[in-house]
Amino acid sequence: MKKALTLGCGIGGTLLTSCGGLQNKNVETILPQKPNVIFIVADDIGYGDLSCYGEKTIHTPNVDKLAAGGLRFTDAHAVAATSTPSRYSLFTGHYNWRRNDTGIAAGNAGMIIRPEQTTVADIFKNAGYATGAIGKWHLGMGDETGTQNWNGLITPGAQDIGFDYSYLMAATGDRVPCVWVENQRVANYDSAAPIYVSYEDPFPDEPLGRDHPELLTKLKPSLNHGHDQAIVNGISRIGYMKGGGDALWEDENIADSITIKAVEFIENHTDIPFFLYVGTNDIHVPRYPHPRFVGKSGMGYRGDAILQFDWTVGEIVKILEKKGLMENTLIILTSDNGPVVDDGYQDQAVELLGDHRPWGDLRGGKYSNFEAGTRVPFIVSWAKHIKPDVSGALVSHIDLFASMAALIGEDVDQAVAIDSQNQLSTILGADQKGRDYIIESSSSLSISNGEWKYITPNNGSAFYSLTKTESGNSKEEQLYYLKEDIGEKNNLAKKYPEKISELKLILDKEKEKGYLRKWE
Ligand code: NG6
Ligand code: CA
Repeated sequence: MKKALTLGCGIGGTLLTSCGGLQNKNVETILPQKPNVIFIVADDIGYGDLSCYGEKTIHTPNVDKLAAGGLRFTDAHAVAATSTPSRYSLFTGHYNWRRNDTGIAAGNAGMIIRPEQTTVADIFKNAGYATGAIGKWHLGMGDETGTQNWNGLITPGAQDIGFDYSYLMAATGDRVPCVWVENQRVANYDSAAPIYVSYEDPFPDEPLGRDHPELLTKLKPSLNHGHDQAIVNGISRIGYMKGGGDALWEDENIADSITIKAVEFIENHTDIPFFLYVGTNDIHVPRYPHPRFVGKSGMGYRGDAILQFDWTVGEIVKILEKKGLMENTLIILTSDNGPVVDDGYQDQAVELLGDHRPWGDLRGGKYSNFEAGTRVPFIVSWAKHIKPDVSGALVSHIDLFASMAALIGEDVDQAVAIDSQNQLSTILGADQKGRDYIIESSSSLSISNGEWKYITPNNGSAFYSLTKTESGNSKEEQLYYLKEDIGEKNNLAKKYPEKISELKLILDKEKEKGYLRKWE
């Protein structure tokens, strides 16, 4: 049964007032016409990967224009350093680590957000918005892992968690099945080539990347990175797959498909407020951009994929402008986690990186407890209400749920999105402080109040040799004074034990609300 939203005063203030009887009236006064809302969530784009964040080695004019006309945040965070837990938290307002099944999902994972749970899309839908999810999903589909019928209706799906329309890649570009799932059925379904997926056993007669390198005409996996199972379109992937025929995607067309569907969704909803989630495949591996972008960055496919991402952003803005919607559309552009250079394919990202620093001045990267793992680009544009600025406020994706509820005047009980705070005034630039603290998760949990960051100890390896990432794992406690040491070079744990106690206390209180992390 579909969940009912609990009405109450839990999450707190709206745009102008704190919770109270006049709340909706006030919202109506400021928002006579409800704004459209678009979340553009890039994949693996790092803090230094967009030119508006300071690196001179890349040029992303469309993103930069959004930033110049809106708010660019310098201390905004994804909740986790990989995709599934990050997106889970963004959509639900629940920390991923309260559950033990929110790690990187396989392509045949069952839906991780259960229909009984409330997502930010439910909030918009409840308020009369049209809702859409387009692009990278990575939150599972169908009931139980491995039981989906890829040749029929895949249920439950995005529609059961608030999205009227969906056009989704089940997991990642490097995981089977390599097909688009539109409204829970494989798009462009080819009945002559029924689809079977397994993450356990190969299908007899289906060639695998590890045995047939001669069939890898587009990209070969990096040494020891796996990615050598099913071959689809000249690229070997993670997982086994059979069939697909005409429904199989071509990697060079993925960005076009996502962009076309996003533009169509906007065109179809010019007279009703909409909420649109666009998860780009750029710049996740396998990076195989359209020929239009190949060679344009001088950094190989990784840089070219960043330009392709920038193009997608430009196309979304273009259609909004054409339809006269730009003024009253709130766009939040961010990334699911930090950057990685070699994440599994021989795409020359390492060789051609040159002086580019995907992580900017931060330490670590994707998968890391250090800042580059979760401190991500975060740009907010809303021509009608936002004064262009740069904000150093402490912001987390976890708060998008409650902040969006406040934006559109929906009262939601705190129990619905247990970890989400209404930080709307921060997101819109009126408050420059933001959260008191954020919690980040990778191999360890970390807590930061913007000035100090404490990383809890763990036994994991300090360096991930495959991706060449400093993991931030240590058996010792780590404490960094980010205010003067954004690169997390000096561990001050021994010098300031009282700071650790202070931060640990907050973290422990948070853990008491529910902590199911299985690896600790
Ligand atoms: C890792 C993959 C990596 C990427 C990642 C998920 C290996 C060795 N590495 O397990 O290539 O797919 O999962 O990335 O298999 S994410 O951004 O979607 O979380
Ligand atoms: Ca990612």
